[in-house]
This record gives sequence, structure tokens and C-alpha cells, in this order.
Amino acid sequence: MVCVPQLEVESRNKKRVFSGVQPSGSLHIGNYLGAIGRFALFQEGYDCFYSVVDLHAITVPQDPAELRRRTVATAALFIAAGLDPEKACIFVQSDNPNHAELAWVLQCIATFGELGRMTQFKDKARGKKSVTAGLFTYPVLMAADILLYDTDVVPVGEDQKQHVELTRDLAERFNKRFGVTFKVPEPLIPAQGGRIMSLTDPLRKMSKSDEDPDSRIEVLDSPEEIARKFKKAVTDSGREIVYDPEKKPAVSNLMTIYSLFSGKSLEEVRDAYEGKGYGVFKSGLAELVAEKLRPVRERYSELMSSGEIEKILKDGAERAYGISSSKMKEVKEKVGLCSRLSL
Ligand code: AQP
Repeated sequence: MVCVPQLEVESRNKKRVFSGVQPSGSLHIGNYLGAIGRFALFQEGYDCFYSVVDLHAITVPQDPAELRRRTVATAALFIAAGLDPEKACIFVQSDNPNHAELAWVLQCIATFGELGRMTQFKDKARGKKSVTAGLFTYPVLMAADILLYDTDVVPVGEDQKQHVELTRDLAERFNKRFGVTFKVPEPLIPAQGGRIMSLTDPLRKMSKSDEDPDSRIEVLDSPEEIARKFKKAVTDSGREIVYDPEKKPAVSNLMTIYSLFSGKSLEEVRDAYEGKGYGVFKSGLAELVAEKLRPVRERYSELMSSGEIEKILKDGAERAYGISSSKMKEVKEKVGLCSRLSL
């Protein structure tokens, strides 16, 4: 059986948060600043569900052993970045079969046309000879993830905004056709940091699956690696440290990273490095980022060596399954699907 009764009683009064991260590579500072570093901000005031969405990761080829390892590593990074498993439900998506089941029902109300308009699909499919059907229907699985939990708020980076909008459309369409069943969620995108750009091409977002590892700073990179990657990061013409995303996209991206890790405004960053040139700025940035990520790296190592993560994920899966099963039962009844087994 499921859930901690006390937690359930308390959580009913709170708004619910859901967000997920794919174990499709090593998490980078874009994932950290746009998502996992913000997860803990919600755990006091909201009833939080954070999932390692491994079913999403298999929409592109994955090595099975590596996927299993990264799934656990990603969950450990959630906690290392500040999540408390006593306060937030942390679980692996494929441990809860309701996600795939609801995704199928929603695929039957989503249209081919609206999925074809998803920009992330177009980006990921571009130039590929063959693309899986799963990559195409990925946003519907994301809608199922969110809608299963009566989610109010979805903290995500800018790149996921369109998917949350689709989620809202699907919820409204289902509610209209079958009667009110789903809460219509709101995306929550940070004013700054919702889109951290690649270090090698500042016009593309930083991404786990970019073939060039020097395009991203990974959360678990050593201080030496961080320094090397920032040193190598492309810059714009001139040598002034000024924030101008149009004319100086590379330096503006580095300034955003500096501002978010230091808590200083962009003007303060500019003033601190006025006249000092890119080299001095980049080494200051590398030191700052390495130092801010140090406690995350240390807590991650402890978690991975203690083995406590497996118990956290098992408890999380039981709670997630328990809560989402009543929603799934309601959906099946409304659609006209029969359940002959008592699960
Ligand atoms: N560059 C980014 N800047 C800010 N936020 C970002 N996110 C991703 N990239 C950036 C946010 O991180 C969360 C987890 O993302 P995901 O794992 O679901 O997949 P994604 O958005 O497709 O991230 P990646 O890193 O680009 O992974 P791959 O390469 O596998 O597709 C989300 O909240 C996302 O907005």
C-alpha cells in the first residue's frame, strides 16, 4: 500500500507542483538554473511531485545499462540540489504505469496537426533519417505526467512552455468531452535563466544531448573541467562585458549564468568586470560556478555511495502510484473503459 497518511492530510490543503527531467544525459547548468535548482523553492509551500522521466528518454536510442545508471543519478541530483524526500515525492516515471496508460487515452484526443506544430519535435527531428513515433507523441506523455496529479503549477524552462500549453488544451478538451476531470495547470518559467544557451553556439540552447560536451557545463564537472570549458566558450567581437543578447549573445549568456549563480544583477556583473576583458571575466565565472556547485557534487557522492536513494525512489513510486490511480480510474470510467481486475 501507498503513502504516508499524515503527509496526505497536510498536502490536500496545498497547491500541487509537478515537474520532470529526462535521464537522457548528464544534467547541465541549464537544467540546474531552469529546473532542478528551483525545485526546492516549492517544497515548503506546495505539495511537490518530481519525476525522473525515463519513458521520455527512450524516445531516442539509449544504452539500457547507462539509462538505468543515469535514472538513479538524476534522482540523486534532485536531492543534492536541495530537495528533501520527506517533503517532496521523488519517483521514476516508469515505476508508475498510470503515466503510459493515461498517455494513450490522451493520444486518442490529441491531433496529428497539433503535435506536428511542436517546435521541440521539429528541432529534434531535423536532419534525422528516421524518427520514432514516441518522439512525436512525447508532449502527450508529458501532458499525462502533469494531469495525473491534479497539478496546479509546472516549473519548467522556456523550452517546455509550448508542451505545457498543449497539456492545458488537452485537459480542457477532455473536460469538455467527458465532464470535468483534469485541473488545467499553469507553467512557471523563471524570468531569467529559463533558457541558458550553449557555450559553443550561443544561438542554441544548452542541451544534454548536444554531441559536443564542451557546449555545456555539467553539474558534476570538476572545477578544472568547468574552468577549461568556460575558457574555451565562444565570445563575441570586442572585449567589453555588456549585456546585449542581440549583438553579444555569447557574453550575454555568460553574464546571465554569472548573475544567477551570484545573485547579482546584470548591471552589477557589468560594473564588476568593466574594462577587465573576457579572460578575467571567464576565470571569475568559472570559480563562482565551481564553488556554487561544490556542495551539490559532495551531497551527490554521499547519496550515491550510501545507497539511500533506492529506498527514496521506492517510497516515491508507491505514493505517486497511489495518488494517480484514483485519477486513472476516473478517466477510464468516463471514457467507457472497463476494469475487471481489482489492482
Ligand atoms: N538550456 C536550458 N536552459 C534552461 N532550462 C533548461 N531546461 C533544459 N534545457 C535548459 C529545463 O530543464 C528541465 C529538464 O529538461 P528535460 O530533461 O525534460 O529535457 P529538455 O528540456 O529537452 O532538456 P535538454 O537538456 O535539452 O535534454 P535533451 O538534450 O535530452 O533534450 C526542463 O524544465 C527544461 O525546460
